[in-house]
Formats: sequence, C-alpha cells, structure tokens
Amino acid sequence: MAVQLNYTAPKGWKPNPEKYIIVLFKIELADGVPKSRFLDAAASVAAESSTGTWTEVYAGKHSGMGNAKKYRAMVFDVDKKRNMFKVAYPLDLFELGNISGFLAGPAGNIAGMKMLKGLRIMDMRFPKRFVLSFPGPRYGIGGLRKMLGHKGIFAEMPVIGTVPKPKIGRTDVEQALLARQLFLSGDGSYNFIKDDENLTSLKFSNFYRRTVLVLNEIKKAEKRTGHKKLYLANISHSSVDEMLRRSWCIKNNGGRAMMLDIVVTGFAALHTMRLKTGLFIHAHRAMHGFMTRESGSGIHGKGRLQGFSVSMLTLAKIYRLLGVDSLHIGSPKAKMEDYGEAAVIAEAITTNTTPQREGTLGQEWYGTKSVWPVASGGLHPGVLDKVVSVLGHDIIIQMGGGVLGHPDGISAGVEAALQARRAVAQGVSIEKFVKANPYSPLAKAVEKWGYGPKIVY
Ligand code: CAP
Ligand code: MG
Repeated sequence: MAVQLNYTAPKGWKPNPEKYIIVLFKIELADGVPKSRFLDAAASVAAESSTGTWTEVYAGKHSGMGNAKKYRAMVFDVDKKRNMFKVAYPLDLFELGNISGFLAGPAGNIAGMKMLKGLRIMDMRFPKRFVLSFPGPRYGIGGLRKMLGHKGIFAEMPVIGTVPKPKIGRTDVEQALLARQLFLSGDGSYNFIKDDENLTSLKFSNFYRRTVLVLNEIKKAEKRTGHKKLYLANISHSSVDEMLRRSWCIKNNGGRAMMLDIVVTGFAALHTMRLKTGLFIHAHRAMHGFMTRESGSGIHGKGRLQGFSVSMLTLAKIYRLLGVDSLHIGSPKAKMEDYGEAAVIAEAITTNTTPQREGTLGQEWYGTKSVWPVASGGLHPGVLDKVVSVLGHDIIIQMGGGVLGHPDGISAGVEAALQARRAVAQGVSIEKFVKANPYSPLAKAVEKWGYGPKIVY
C-alpha cells in the first residue's frame, strides 16, 4: 500500500509478460526506517515511479484517478531476505519508442527518496511491442563481418584495434601516421584505429582534418593489404547538430563507422544519430561508472547495497534497443572493475532469447540485431585467449597500451596482437604459442605483461 492507491499485488500474482514492463529493484532502507516498513517502501517506489505521490490528492470527478488506478505499477515477487522485489508497469503507462520518457518513471525520482539509503535497478524486461518500437542496431554482428569482408578463419576471429595512447597528444597528422603504421604492420589484417573517449576537436588535432587524414590512410592501406579497415572517429559533442556534421564528414570521406560516448551525450543523442546516419555506431560508455558501479551487492545482488545505481546490464539492454552496433561492456582480465558481469552483459546483447539468470530477468529480442561486445581496458596480447574463452570470438578487442607499449615498438605490438588472435582462432593457448615461439613479438609482449591483468594504482 502506498498513500492513496494499492500498489502491491496479491501474493502469487504474475503479470502477463506481453502487457507489462518488469523492473527488478533492490533497496536498502534509510537508517531509522524499521524493517517492518519494507513493503511500504517497495509500494512507494512503485507509486512514485508510476502514478502516485506522497500524499492523498483530490480523487473526485475529472481528477484522472480512474486512469491512475488502471495504469499504476504493482509490486510483486518480494524477496525480503535479499531486499529485492519486482515492479510490473503496464505497457500503456509509457509512450512507445521513447526511452527518455520511459526512464523518467522507473529510473526517475525514486533514487532521491529519503526513506532509502540505497536503490539499484538490477534489470528490466520489455514486452514485444516495446522492443519493436525502437530501431535496434543497423549492422550488429553479421553486418560488421560483412562490411569487413570476413571469410574463412577471419570470420572466427575477434576484431582487434587500438586507441592511441597517450590519450591526447598526437596531432591530427601524427594520428594518421599511426593509423598507417597499425594497418601496414604484420600481415596487414589489423582492423581498426579508434579515438579515445576524451579526444574531441582540438587546436592540434582538429576533428575534420583528422578524419580526412586517417580515412585517406585507410584507403591506401586497404589497397595495399586487401583488408578492409575502420576508423572509429569520436563525434561526441553536446550539440547534436555538430555530431551530425561530423558524421557527414565521415560518410563523405568514405568512412563506415563512428564512435559515440553514449552516456555523456545521452539517450536522445544516440536515438537521433541512429536514425539520421547510416554509420556503424561504436558506443563508448565513459561516465557509466558514476551510474552503474555498486561495490556492495555484486551482480547477483547478494550483499548490502552501498548507494544508488542502475546496472550496466540494464543500460546495455537499453542501448541495444536504441541501436548501438558495438558496446563497451567491460572484460575479464581488464584494468576496470567489472564484478565478473561482462559475460552476462555479452549474453544480453548477443542472443535473441536472453536466459534468466540469478539476479536477472532475461529478455526476448524478437529479431532485434545483436550488438558486438567490446572488451577493453588494460588488455594486452597475453590475455587474449582468456578474454575470448569467456566472451566468445564475436567480440571487439581494443588494446591501447597493450599494443603501443610493446618493448620493440608499435609494429611489434601489432604483430604480437595478430599472433595472439591467430593462435586463439586456431585453438592454441597464448602460453603454448609463446613456448613454441620464444623469440616472437608475442613472446616479447608476454615477457613484459605476463598472462594476467595489470591493475593500475
Ligand atoms: C583503454 C581505454 C578505454 C577503457 C574503457 C582507456 O585503453 O581506451 O577507454 O578501457 O573502459 O581510455 O582506458 P588501454 P571500458 O587499452 O590502454 O587500457 O571498456 O571498461 O568502458
Ligand atoms: Mg579510452
């Protein structure tokens, strides 16, 4: 019960999955709020995020109270032991095809309520009509393989590339020189170069000049090597008009892809870019940690919450609906915290029927294209086999320091990465390859970084 209407379903009630959006919440009551008020708190979450408020209001003629009752959200499946419960929101409470409008409900005011000192959106499950009201990815996994002309063993390999490090420093001309070196090293099959998330258009590295220069290098490298390549140019800007101009520059110069910092530019920006450009959208998630990180409870929600957050799993599902083609999801053996969650997120963005796991809700995608999981952050060739064994071979692996920091230089870094990738595709562990090829660039990389992650302090 919340203050005016009943927002709690009778015990055993199950919502029709095609008529309701389900959200799985975990809460922590504020100090001083007795445990006996748990259900009231849950009902208040449902009320504030659907049709209710903190006090009784006029309920007579023309008050809208009939619809408020009809479209109210309902708490069900309460798990008091783990402080978790589900809320079912009638689909007609929301406008189809409008993710911002939707989030203002279940991910809105409730995180500010004084009765709570912790709240986490663990997962969401959407019905068919809602899923199909969004564009979804234009290319997805199959589309990129086709774009890159991957056949034979290349179709079994991860797509690999590099983000220049230092993060910011190279001029636009130097960035193009780096692209040339990456693409012409080894057997010439290196796939992409990518701007870093905080590289924009600067005095010494202008977006437009950089794009033209790097794409020119790609044209030449493709002719020489016979391998198609990508430049994931960072178009992120707080003006959507400027992002559109940048995407047209990419398109007009023969580019196929762009990179978007999807958290800082926002849901509306992503939705608009998906509808207005025909480019492959590589989604970087800079700033997500301020929303998704939850050190107390872990992926399955077993511990006690330490604050307010939305899981990366939830965001990843929303980004798939809006149409990213590839998405940073964290990785095993990375420098960033991922709570072992990457495999669950990868499953949610690559499957058509995402199974329900402990602490998750599952999802039917009704043919929405799959998204490339992107593994990144402190990765180096020595861990490639472990990353692929957890996330599969349809994965984009991004190595910055792990290629550019090779003791024998950048070309050797590319060669080490290519050797690691080929070994993995052939089912050979990195350790076995290194033992058999002790003087190879890969062996040299392993000498420096080993077979495990490097945590940065
Ligand atoms: C990695 C990276 C990526 C992060 C993003 C960086 O560089 O370019 O942005 O990994 O993290 O700036 O740190 P290195 P996530 O390869 O040199 O570590 O994928 O977790 O969102
Ligand atoms: Mg980066």
